[in-house]
Amino acid sequence: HSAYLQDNDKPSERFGLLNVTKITENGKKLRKNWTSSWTVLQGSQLLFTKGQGGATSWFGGAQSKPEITVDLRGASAEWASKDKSSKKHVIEVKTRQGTELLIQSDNDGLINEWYRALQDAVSAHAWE
Ligand code: I3S
Repeated sequence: HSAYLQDNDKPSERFGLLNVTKITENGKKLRKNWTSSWTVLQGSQLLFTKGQGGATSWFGGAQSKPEITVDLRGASAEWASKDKSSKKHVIEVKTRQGTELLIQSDNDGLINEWYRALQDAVSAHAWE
């Protein structure tokens, strides 16, 4: 299946293992809970599954379902300010529905690619 191949020339279709925590849901503040999560960007959708199966547990497979689906239409993605986290390379995603997520990787190059991809996705679907 072609979807299993990472296509770096198509930044709006991307997947990989990232550290993720929700910090707000429907406008309500949540306690942080950083988890390693298999993350897929697919058009206007950002999907997460728990990363325990590593690269093999992509939810194109039978049993793995996304645990979080984030609608990027009307969302924003920006580098998080220092007060949001002590970690390096943190992206803050805010949805129109009032959910805020932090996405992080220690890998500089990787997180920069994600940043670019998320920015592209957000601007492509801003007015939907
Ligand atoms: O923003 P906070 O509350 O300082 O976030 C840290 C906490 O969530 C902490 O967990 P507990 O306070 O529940 O034990 C986490 O272990 C840290 O990773 C959180 O901070 P960073 O700066 O890593 O996002």
